[in-house]
Amino acid sequence: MNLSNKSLRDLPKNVVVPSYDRTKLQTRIVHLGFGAFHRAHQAVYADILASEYGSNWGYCEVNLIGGEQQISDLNTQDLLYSVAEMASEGWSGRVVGVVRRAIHGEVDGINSVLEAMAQPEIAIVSITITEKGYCYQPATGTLIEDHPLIQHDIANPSMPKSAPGAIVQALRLRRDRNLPAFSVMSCDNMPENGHVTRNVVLALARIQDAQLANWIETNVSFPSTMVDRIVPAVTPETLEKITQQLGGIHDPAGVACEPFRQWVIEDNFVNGRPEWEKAGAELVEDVLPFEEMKLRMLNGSHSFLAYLGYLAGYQHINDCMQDDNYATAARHLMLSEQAPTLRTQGVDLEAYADSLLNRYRNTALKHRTWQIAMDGTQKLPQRMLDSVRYHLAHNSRFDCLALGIAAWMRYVGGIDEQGQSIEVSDPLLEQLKALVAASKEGAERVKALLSLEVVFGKELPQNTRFVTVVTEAYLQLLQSGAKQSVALLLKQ
Ligand code: NAI
Ligand code: CS2
Repeated sequence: MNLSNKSLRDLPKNVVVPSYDRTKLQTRIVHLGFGAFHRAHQAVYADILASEYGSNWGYCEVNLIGGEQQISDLNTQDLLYSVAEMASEGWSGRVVGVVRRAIHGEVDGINSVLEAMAQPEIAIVSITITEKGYCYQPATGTLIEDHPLIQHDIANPSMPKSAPGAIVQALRLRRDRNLPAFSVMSCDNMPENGHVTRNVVLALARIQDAQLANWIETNVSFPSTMVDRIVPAVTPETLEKITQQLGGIHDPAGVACEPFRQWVIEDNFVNGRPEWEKAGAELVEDVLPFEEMKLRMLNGSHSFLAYLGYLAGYQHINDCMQDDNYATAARHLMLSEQAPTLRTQGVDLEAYADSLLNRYRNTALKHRTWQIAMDGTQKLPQRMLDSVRYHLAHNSRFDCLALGIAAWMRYVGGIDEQGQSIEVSDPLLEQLKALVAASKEGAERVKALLSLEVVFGKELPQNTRFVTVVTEAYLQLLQSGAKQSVALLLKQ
């Protein structure tokens, strides 16, 4: 039997189920990107608000590209799904009931998505579409105008395919119907994610219709957020565990995550918002210091472990943690190479680093290094390169960051240390492959990959110190392999 309204009563008593009247919820948020993360993060906050504080904020869930199955699963089970919080010592389960509608842009047609976003009661459009969904240049934060999806949306503004295109068109409908605007809240792992979203939306609107762009500029807010909860991609083993947890009831839309969750939100909403603070979120004026802390210390060390771990044959983050050299190097990266670059005040960064390492040790999560290694071209700038710029300016050392960048280069070379091919997944895969194919292994390969301006920008590849340190790290990796290179780091 699958999860549904009917099967709720058959669940084990320790699974939290919606205690509120779901029919009284109003659909006030459209969320683009019903992936694993949203299910275990923003939707859980809304569920806590509904069950414990009488909130009536409900969601319309949308997938624009990919994720057809999740939308279909949700629709066949009365828009219910479960979240399993997994700790090494046990788990707890919750059925989330705040979803009121679920649609897919390609299956149901983009018009149903646009109409959902144009409903008068919609106050917020929130987004978790991965970094590549913004169609932006990670090095500069600006719209890639010749991106195929953006080119499509410029030619067909009323039938958009990209997320920025859907937002612009929905806002056009609201303006034409004299409806108030909504706030657009990115929950993706980018620094100043609100600014990035604003940049791409306004740039696209300006190409299409300057007056609409002005209206958006005046009426729409783009709050930035720092989001944190480790939510690995769902595997058949995860679903098997969830079935056990639900006492034999299946939930293909279920997701497993760590117990920890954090959400820092810029309090800047034009049309109201849920009282997220009641469920533990922090509403602040300036999110950037929090975002930078999380992106550099958590995500930076995650990517470091992902590339060096994958090359060493460690499948999961918790496997990397079993290797003392990896754990020590990750801590060194966080505290000696990332923490000094931060503007965060009033946070004990040493305690933060140790809490991150503890979270990485969670043996119940099985977070694959391959998953974190994905989309490196979209992640390196905010996770590693911004800090490198700080060290170049301050003439301080950045050996761990350099080894992390070199390990990414080794990884996108496509062959692992055992000579097996690596399934590299990245929106710039074709460019990566061409650069790899055209360069000789060694220093030449480093130079070729550094020429990717959307990742490294213009100045870094011209900085002799940067090029030298990364090249040395790369040659070290080739010569000694990942495990040994990490061990050697600690001897320097
Ligand atoms: P996922 O793979 O489960 O879901 C990705 C979602 O993005 C799907 O809904 C898919 O339809 C949508 N999508 C993919 N490409 C798109 C495109 N070009 N245009 C529009 N939509 C697109 O991934 P997951 O775990 O939900 O993560 C999504 C993002 O959430 C991450 O990239 C990150 O920025 C953020 N995040 C994830 C965390 C995690 O631990 N999983 C934690 C913190 C933030
Ligand atoms: C990870 C993040 O996949 C990745 O790149 O680094 O998704 C990480 O799990 C989250 O940001 C934790 O909040």
